[in-house]
Amino acid sequence: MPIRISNRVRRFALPFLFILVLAALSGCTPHHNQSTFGAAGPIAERQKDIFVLIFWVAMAVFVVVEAAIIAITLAYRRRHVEGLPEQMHGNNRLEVAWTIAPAVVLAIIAIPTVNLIFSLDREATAAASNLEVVVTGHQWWWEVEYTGEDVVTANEVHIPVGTAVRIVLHSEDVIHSFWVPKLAGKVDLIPTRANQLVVEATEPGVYFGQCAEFCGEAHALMRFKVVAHEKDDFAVWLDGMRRPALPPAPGSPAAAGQAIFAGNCSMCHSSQTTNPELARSERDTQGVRQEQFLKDLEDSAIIAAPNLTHLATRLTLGAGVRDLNEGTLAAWIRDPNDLKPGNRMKKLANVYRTQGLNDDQINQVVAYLMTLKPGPAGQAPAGQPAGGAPAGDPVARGKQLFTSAGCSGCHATTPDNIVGPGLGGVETRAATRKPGMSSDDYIRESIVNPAAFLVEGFPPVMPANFAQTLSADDLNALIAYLKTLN
Ligand code: HEC
Ligand code: HEC
Ligand SMILES: [Cu+2]
Repeated sequence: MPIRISNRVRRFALPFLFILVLAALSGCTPHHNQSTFGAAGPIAERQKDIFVLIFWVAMAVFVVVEAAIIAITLAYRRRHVEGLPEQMHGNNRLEVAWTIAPAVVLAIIAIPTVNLIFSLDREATAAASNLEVVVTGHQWWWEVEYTGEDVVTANEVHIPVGTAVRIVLHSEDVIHSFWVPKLAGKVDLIPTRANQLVVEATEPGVYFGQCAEFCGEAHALMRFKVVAHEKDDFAVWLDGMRRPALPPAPGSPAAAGQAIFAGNCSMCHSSQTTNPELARSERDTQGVRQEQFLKDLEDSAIIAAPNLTHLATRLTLGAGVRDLNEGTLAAWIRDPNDLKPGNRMKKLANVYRTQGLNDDQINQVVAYLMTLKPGPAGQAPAGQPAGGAPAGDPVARGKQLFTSAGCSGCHATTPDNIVGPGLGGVETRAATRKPGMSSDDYIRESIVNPAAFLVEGFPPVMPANFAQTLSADDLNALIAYLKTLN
């Protein structure tokens, strides 16, 4: 009895199949931001060629096999009812043929594939002499560092066009995978080892990247951009990254924001690595932040975080989850989880465990962050007071500065340690730390040059720019106030 296909199945199955095929094919459009078919550079092009080769080989196999199945089905279909067909066993010629044919097919695929894998690795090594970018994966963002250039940034990789660039890949936590579909295939970032890949863009433009390895809660929101510049523009970009931002005008909302940033954000985020020394030590600083986090996974108030130097020049926010502008920045600072559920800033930053910042403070921090862009060439950061505290009694002034300059975000006025050591009793401690040095000098040096005598057991995260943002009077007032604490 022939099988009956019910009308209902017939009515729905065909259109359904049609939609399915259409949906599958739409994945092949080269215009999509993350389509490997829209290769935008010679490396992606060569990888695509391998794909096309494999596709056509597979297509040939498909056609031959399907044709054989159909031909045999028709030729040997049951025509007479009685008896079994002729029984046979073994056919040397056929068996040799279907052993050799797949081996030949696999060789056609394997030789160019393996060849390309090895030559791209050699080219990646050679590309180091053009430009090397070190990318470190974090849950769930990307740290980006330019070898030998004293430039560190995050979530954006800038490259010159027409240049093969070596990308070295590390991970600070779990396995991630670096994938810019239009520029090159993906390569994993594996803890404790360095991988590499080579990318090259033919035309200037912005290319979409994405972590391609499931790496935890916010994995799908771990994106990035590769920005390809004309060679001259790339040099301008690099140069800009090394030029300090103009300091906020005294008394402006941005100046207030800078102080809030010092107290609430700077333990995790560097924002001024335009200075070569700070840029060079940023990797170490991040390492220490990460160690502090690993010591206390649930309650740490500190973790390695995106470098915010010249944040205002970036295209996106939160590892590519939103375009960056004042509105999205304010939304991010108000509640990072709104834009990126699961991120570590919301979980660990102390401000979200306490009352949080109010709208005015958020706007001030946004105003400060929007000043983070290259200042005019040849300008040195000008000195100016951060707090605008009133003159008069130095201790009262110091007490006010302690909050307005951001010290209170990291230091308790009791002996209890938060991010930094508790400052209760700092005067007595000073004498034992640096015998022969006056406590005033010890405290002053600790403030203006935090790296000079690091207190053991604490991360080197105290901002290094108080010498610029605090006046001599401010410093004296702070010292006078700190000496009253016990
Ligand atoms: C406990 C450490 C920590 C503190 C404190 C902290 N952040 Fe973050 N911040 C992070 C981490 C981690 C990320 C990356 C989140 C992600 O994308 O998954 C981040 C991301 C950001 C970003 C997005 C950066 C980018 O490249 O897209 C901005 C902007 C930001 N933080 C601003 C602030 C501000 C302003 C404060 C202070 C009010 C602050 N952060 C306090 C850890 C911290
Ligand atoms: C982002 C966090 C942070 C901020 C903001 C910060 N500090 Fe610190 N501070 C630290 C850490 C961490 C240490 C210990 C490591 C070191 O010596 O740098 C420290 C050390 C010190 C010490 C030496 C303490 C000792 O026991 O020897 C003094 C004094 C000090 N800070 C004063 C200040 C003052 C004043 C301000 C505000 C103008 C300030 N700090 C802002 C993190 C911070
Ligand atoms: Cu990832």
